[in-house]
Amino acid sequence: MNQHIKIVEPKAKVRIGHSACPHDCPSTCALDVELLSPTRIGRVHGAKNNSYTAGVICAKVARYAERVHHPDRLTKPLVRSGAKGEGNWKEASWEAALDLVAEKFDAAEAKYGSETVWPYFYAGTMGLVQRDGIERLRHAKRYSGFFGSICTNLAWTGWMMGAGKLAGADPREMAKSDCVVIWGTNAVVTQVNVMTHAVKARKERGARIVVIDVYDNATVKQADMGLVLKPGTDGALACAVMHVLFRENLADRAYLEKYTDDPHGLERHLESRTPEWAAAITGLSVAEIEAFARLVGTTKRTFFRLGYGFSRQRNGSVNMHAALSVAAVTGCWQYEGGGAFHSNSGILKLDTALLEGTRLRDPRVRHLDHSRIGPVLVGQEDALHGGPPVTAMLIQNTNPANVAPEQRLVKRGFLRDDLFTCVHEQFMTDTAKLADVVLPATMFLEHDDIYKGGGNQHVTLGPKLIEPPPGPRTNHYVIEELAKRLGVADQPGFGMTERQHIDVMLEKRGLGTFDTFREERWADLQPPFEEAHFLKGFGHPDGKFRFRPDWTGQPAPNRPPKSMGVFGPVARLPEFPDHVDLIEVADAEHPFRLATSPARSYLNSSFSETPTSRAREGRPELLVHPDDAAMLKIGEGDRVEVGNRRGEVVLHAKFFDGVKRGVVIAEGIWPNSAHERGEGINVLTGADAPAPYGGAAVHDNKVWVRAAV
Ligand SMILES: Nc1nc2c(c(=O)[nH]1)N[C@H]1C(S)=C(S)[C@@H](COP(=O)(O)OP(=O)(O)OC[C@H]3O[C@@H](n4cnc5c(=O)[nH]c(N)nc54)[C@H](O)[C@@H]3O)O[C@H]1N2
Ligand SMILES: Nc1nc2c(c(=O)[nH]1)N[C@H]1C(S)=C(S)[C@@H](COP(=O)(O)OP(=O)(O)OC[C@H]3O[C@@H](n4cnc5c(=O)[nH]c(N)nc54)[C@H](O)[C@@H]3O)O[C@H]1N2
Ligand code: SF4
Ligand SMILES: [Mo]
Repeated sequence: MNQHIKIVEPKAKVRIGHSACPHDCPSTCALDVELLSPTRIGRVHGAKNNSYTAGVICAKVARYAERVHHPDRLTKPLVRSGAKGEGNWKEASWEAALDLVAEKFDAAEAKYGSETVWPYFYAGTMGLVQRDGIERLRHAKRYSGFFGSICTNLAWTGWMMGAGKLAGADPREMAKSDCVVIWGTNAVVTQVNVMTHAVKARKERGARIVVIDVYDNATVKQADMGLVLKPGTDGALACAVMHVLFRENLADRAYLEKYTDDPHGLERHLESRTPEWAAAITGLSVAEIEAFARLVGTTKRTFFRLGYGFSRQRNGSVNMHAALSVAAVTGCWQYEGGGAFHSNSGILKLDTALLEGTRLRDPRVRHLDHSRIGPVLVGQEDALHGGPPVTAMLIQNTNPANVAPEQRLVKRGFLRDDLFTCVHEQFMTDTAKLADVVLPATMFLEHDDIYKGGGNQHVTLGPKLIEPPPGPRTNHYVIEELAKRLGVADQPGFGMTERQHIDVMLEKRGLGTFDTFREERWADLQPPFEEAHFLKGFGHPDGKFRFRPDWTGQPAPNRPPKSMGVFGPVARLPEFPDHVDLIEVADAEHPFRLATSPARSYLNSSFSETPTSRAREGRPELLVHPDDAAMLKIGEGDRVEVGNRRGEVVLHAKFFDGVKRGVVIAEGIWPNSAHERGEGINVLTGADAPAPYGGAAVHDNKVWVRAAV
């Protein structure tokens, strides 16, 4: 018998409900939820019989009872009574609050036209109905479009330039690898399931695990080979690795001839990209670079698990493309347990046209950049793309006053007297605090939805399992009720229930219905081996992997509409994989490079409200190399000011020798109120759009560090 079976029935009496984790995490775990009563849950477990989740979830979601039954949950609609941001509210009925929102939206539209209203949302829930239904309202009303760039753009663009399709080797194949390269993702912290499969390969096959990051984080600590480099230099590392592969005859030339666009051009280009050249840029030693190159060059079944973190640099798309190019040079794609993977977004497509009201879309309506909400709200001309100022917003599933770059601009914008903001939230977040109307939202266990797992291959149902407390209502409800008040409820896609929308999406793909999914729980959409490994050709029309991408001419999954113009210094994007100094290079005024890496017990700004997460994380700290601290005359635990031209933030110094000199790390997006002066870490990050298709370079900051006065 299987040794895992004995723990299947821990509490025979507890009813188990099935769901999917809704949070913005590539793992999208299949969940077994202990249902204690019609309104209460107990522990949450990972589904054992889901081949990707494999019974493992992170600690913060295992303790979800803490979040869903949190005493600080919002339960009443609130209307601002004092000045903006002052914290004085009057309770209102749902009817009155929604009437007020509709009235304000209509008044704004009457004054400036429909584009003055900007629905703003993101992936606080990844459920398609509750997340994307807001698009239906915006299309129907011709409100400004939302170019959702903050998270995936830099990474997806880089991947697409090479592979031509946003898909890759089955992530479960990591368990069959002989070498797993975890590149620029702190998987132990951000997507624990990657480790499940990688560690299985180590246990069962003696696989080596390589981790590449900018500090000795929890994942690097698990590695057989940990490469800690300077932020924004992964392109240099990748080039030197490929240089060694060609030089030492470890490149798979037959594969290169058959599957890639210009292997000879690449080889020539790499002649000067030596390990010595890369060592000077990355801070790694020549020996480290050569050892890594020889490992991946001699291990056929090498699996490159490329994360998001290393793409959050202004040269991030270039670096993602360069790292992916290594897999094409070794030819590891041909083997089971080999190849590369970043996201399965390209295989999990569901038809959301009705849900999102795509047919109602007017292509002339402008788009505004999600990451540039600061410049948009303070009225910077280029950010407004030739349209009116934004004077009304509906915000769901995101907390921009905390998570968006250039926080001082974001806050200044939200405090404008001529801006009306409605925030639909579960908690009184930094953004809700700056709103005019706050509406209480349900949590995933309290509403129906369907979820796609970017880091795996499943579509999973998350049906309503418990009743919400009195007060909170779903995103779907808010969109439907506003549609009635704004005169578009008769348009296609409105007037349907969540379940009806789920049925439409599932049936169109032949996957069943809401009811069949209740039994089956998920669908595994993994394409066959040959397709997933691109053995019938890559996603470009000629089937070749591109070492020479057409940076601005080629399709990308999240390409901005043409009307938004050019993003960043596109002329500086390289012809072949390379290191390009598009990053904020340290200088005399800003001698340090800062990465704002994720905290284990938070998920972006979520979970910062739960007591155990808060207790585990302690306080906002700056990891600083002890030699740098000595030079700066900073002691352990001292208050330090980290600053640049965008602003300054105070953190507590923590000595840490697992970084290169000159690099500092601030883990976690703490609530602004957890910092002195009520200003959070994103005061320091920039809202300039990186080339070629935008994004947020949140780990790419030049800063000064000094003892705080
Ligand atoms: N616990 C927890 N889980 C999370 C999140 C969280 O905040 N906390 N966030 C969720 C979200 S929205 C997402 S998108 C995913 C993202 O998950 P990941 O793909 O893991 O990406 P990041 O969290 O941005 O950063 C991962 C690592 O990249 C490193 N890094 C920064 N710059 C560089 C660089 O130039 N080169 C290299 N090699 N490494 C670099 C950071 O130090 C960090 O350790 O995680 C999700 N899961
Ligand atoms: N400095 C720095 N900044 C970053 C990052 C970083 O690594 N460093 N990471 C960036 C990344 S990758 C991302 S994706 C963004 C993410 O940033 P956000 O999009 O703000 O994501 P969260 O912080 O998780 O906040 C989601 C909010 O949605 C709410 N919510 C959840 N479910 C629902 C629902 O069903 N209905 C409603 N109405 N609300 C709901 C939650 O209560 C929560 O407040 O942050 C970015 N900002
Ligand atoms: S690992 Fe990610 S998807 Fe899984 S339970 Fe935790 S937050 Fe949710
Ligand atoms: Mo993200």
